[in-house]
Amino acid sequence: MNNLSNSRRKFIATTAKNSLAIGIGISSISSFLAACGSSKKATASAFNTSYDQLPLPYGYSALENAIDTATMEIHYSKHAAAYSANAKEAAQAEGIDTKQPIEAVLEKISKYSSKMRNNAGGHYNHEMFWKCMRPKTTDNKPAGKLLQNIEAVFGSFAAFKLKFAAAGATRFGSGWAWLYADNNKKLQIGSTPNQDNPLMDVSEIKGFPLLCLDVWEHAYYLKYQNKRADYIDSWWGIVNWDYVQQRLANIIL
Ligand code: MN3
Repeated sequence: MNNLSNSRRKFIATTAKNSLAIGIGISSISSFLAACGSSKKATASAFNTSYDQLPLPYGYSALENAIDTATMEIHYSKHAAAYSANAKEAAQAEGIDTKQPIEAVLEKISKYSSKMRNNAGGHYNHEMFWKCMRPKTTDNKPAGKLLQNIEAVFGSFAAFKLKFAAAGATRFGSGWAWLYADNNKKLQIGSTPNQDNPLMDVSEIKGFPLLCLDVWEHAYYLKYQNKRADYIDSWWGIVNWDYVQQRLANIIL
């Protein structure tokens, strides 16, 4: 488990460093809106994703209140591991350099096979999903600039949660719910089918992902069976809002 420990240390170190960076962030909603008009592109190299699967930043049982240990182990070591392996296999077959971040392929995924689309998307989405979660804390909610931006766009944190949860609950079949910054850097909520995501040129919703929720049955069925809404309700307790804020800061600062 040394790799896991090292990974967790690195994750915590990165989180601390980025938290410091956030401290010099925008001071008001008006400056946020002004920043939206800047020429900075709505992608973020600091969040580039390797084709390799990174170790989880916590143990399989760490999210137990919301996601049971068996689900986490199967989800990470079987489902997500397969997306990474198959994305590499597809990349080799299609002449894609896997030393480049996977985002480079997602942006022009229409040029590649459905195997690449499903597995590159699946790998990216899961790598982000693990980081979007952390062990349960009491009164878990966003703070600072992230909360201000959520309130400015959606009215309140409660209204945001309702809209995001509905995006997940009403996604027919398998897919994902997203909070993302659109190409005008405005916060948006939406969902994608299968393993699509807002970085893909084929996606109906486009922008830089800030928070994602896996609503495939494999993400919750062992504990919640058909009750997807109950899974989403519990999931709010384990959202890593510090990580979401880092992603937002990378876009708007
Ligand atoms: Mn999944």
